[in-house]
Amino acid sequence: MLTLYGVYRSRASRPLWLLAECRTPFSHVPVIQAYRLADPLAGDAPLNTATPGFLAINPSGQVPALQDGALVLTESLAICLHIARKYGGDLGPQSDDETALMENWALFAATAIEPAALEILYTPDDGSADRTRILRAATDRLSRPLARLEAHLTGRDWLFDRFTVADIMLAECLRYGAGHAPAMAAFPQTCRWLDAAHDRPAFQTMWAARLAEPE
Ligand SMILES: N[C@@H](CCC(=O)N[C@@H](CS)C(=O)NCC(=O)O)C(=O)O
Repeated sequence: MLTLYGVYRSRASRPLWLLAECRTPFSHVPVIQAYRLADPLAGDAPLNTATPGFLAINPSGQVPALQDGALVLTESLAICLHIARKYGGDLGPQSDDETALMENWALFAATAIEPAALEILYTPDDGSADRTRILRAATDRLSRPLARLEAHLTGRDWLFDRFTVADIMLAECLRYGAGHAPAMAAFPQTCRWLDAAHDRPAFQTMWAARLAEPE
């Protein structure tokens, strides 16, 4: 049995979306980030990333984590790739070349997209000149990888010839920055692709569960 640790309001959203696509049975343990709690080690605190029991699973104290029998994985995109390969049917790679390309998209998402997208998400909306400067720089940093993605998606519905785990990994990393209109304005094919990913019933299921969690 698969056990996935991590609340929906975390990078656990990535494997949770994928698991909803696969309809694979799993056990969900909603471990919350310790920094979101006033006293994570209080006796009545919910299971969190500083709880000794969870640190025994992921000593880095971060979610998500996945247990699949004796195997423990603690990186969201490695978790997604593993689930897709083992349980995902054609959501996962069907050849060695597809394996390599899906890993390529995962690393592209994690290195070229996520850092700048997160900077957009976490820059407080305080109207300051500093905010304008940070958002402009993050938008600039996204422009080359997004131009590459835009070219790839032109004439294609998905990254591969079908919807796969690669779309989930990349869409989830880009989601953090996609609300900043100037970052996306030059990339209509990428916006169309992201909207189509978010229209999928499995994304909607994941998103509804996320919205139902306390902020
Ligand atoms: N690269 C890791 C990052 C994991 C991560 O930063 N998780 C956050 C929640 S989204 C967390 O657990 N933060 C708690 C902490 O760092 O103390 C992944 O993609 O899984």
